[in-house]
Amino acid sequence: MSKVDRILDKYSARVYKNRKLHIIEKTEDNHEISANTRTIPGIMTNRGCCYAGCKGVVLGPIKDVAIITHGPIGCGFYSWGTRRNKARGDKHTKNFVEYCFSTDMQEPDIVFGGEKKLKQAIKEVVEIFDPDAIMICATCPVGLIGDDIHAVAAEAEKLYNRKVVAFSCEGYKGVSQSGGHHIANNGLMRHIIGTGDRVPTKYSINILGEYNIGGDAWEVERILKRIGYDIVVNIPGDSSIHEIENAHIAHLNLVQCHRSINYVADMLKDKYGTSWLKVNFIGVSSTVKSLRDIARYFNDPELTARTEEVIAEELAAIHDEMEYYKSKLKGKTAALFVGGSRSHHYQKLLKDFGVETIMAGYEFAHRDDYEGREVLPFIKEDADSKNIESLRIEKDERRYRLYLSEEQYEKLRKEIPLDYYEGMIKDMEKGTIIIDDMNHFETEEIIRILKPDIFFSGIKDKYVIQKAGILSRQLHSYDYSGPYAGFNGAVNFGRDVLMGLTTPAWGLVKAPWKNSPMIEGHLQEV
Ligand code: CFN
Ligand code: HCA
Repeated sequence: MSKVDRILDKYSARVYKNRKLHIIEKTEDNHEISANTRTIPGIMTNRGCCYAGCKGVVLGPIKDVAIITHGPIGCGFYSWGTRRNKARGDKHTKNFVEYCFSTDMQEPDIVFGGEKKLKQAIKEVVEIFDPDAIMICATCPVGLIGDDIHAVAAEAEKLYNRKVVAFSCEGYKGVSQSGGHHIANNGLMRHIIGTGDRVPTKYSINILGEYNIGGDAWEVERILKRIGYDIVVNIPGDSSIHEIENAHIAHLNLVQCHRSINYVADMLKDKYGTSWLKVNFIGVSSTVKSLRDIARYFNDPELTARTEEVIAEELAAIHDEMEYYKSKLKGKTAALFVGGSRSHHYQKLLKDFGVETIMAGYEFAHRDDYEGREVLPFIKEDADSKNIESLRIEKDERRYRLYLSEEQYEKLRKEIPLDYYEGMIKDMEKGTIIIDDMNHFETEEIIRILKPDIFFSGIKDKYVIQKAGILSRQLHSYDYSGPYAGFNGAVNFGRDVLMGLTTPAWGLVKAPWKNSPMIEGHLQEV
């Protein structure tokens, strides 16, 4: 029986038919997988909800905005402080990342409407915290009872003379947190991006989709600034709303997490013509490749020389430690299951240490994250003569039209991977198992059948993995460590993984009664 069949073996015919489309073994030419579909009711999925994707993930890291969760307190609580998106305020920029603002809806609000309470919450937030802007995020009951959060936001914006934006990201919308990313991206684009008046400098760039988990964005920014880039904004990790207002002025958008922010990249391309480049700052070799790709885009000999100089210095600084960790980790195997981009990115870092990925998958990625995005050249003249809105509707998620002349397109496309993403599957080795929306049962089957040395995933399955005697490292939170991005992050990662594998705890995981009796007694003759 193939590995895939062994994983599917226990399913009923109906579940088998569904899950078969989400579990594949990489061969020479299969790049297709079913994704972004509804989880079968009753299956223990790892996925989150639309509100989690909007408030918890995309908007949460913006530091000087007070985000009010309009709903019962549980939603606010569970999106507060569980993600490790770090932020630093200073004397010009407030920092509310550690706070949780919620209307704490109760039964009377559900029966008689919650708008009054929301207005009161906005008033209190303004009086107590005086934030530069306010965002309102809806939870499930808000949509069900029909509170008009957009009208409340418009009224508050006038009343308090600051930006107030509402997001209809009720948890039940869509099939995972992915719908929430989209709603957050649309709101940022519609209300915030493009309202600033900063002037770009020679090498102005944005980073899109770096969440500063464990300080990752700070390491990426350190490297880019050493080379001489002017980072207009990183959306959203450790960002200020005033930086986001200026995102439209950058010359190039670097997309770190394609899944959660491709919408902003596309909209900036549509509206301002800014190209985007898929980068990956997780892993030494991928960081080097990304830095070279960016330099190639600007095509300036001085910048290229400076890029090579910084790469050489950074590589020299981490060389000995990387070699040491590699000598210890080489030959180990790993399984990776995270949300929508880390499962791809971390394979590169693992490869830097000689660790082989034998299984990888995403909770909520779309097919383009697995299979890549096609690029269709689009002639500028045609773009002008057509209605841009209708073009957006025509575009499905795997096709993208470039607003370039055919000649420009051919030239750029050959040199650097602009405006497209290769996806995870192309990068994987033959024989690797790919699982979309993996569930609890399949996690246990992977442990039993593939026996990876390390399982990288999240808190929901961490202890199931560890109880099976396998090292679990969390790629969402980094188990409170980090940064793992860039050059210094790679060293931290190597150290943490080696520490995890060599801890004496593994000698203690066998149940004591398997080695020696737990109850002592005497047999008495009767
Ligand atoms: S920080 Fe990102 S990198 S934004 Fe996304 S797809 Fe989640 S919260 Mo958890 S760690 Fe994870 Fe990605 Fe992009 Fe994080 S892999 S699941 S919604 N994610
Ligand atoms: C989310 C957030 C999460 C959960 C992490 C985990 C995160 O999906 O809503 O399951 O360990 O990174 O904090 O992905």
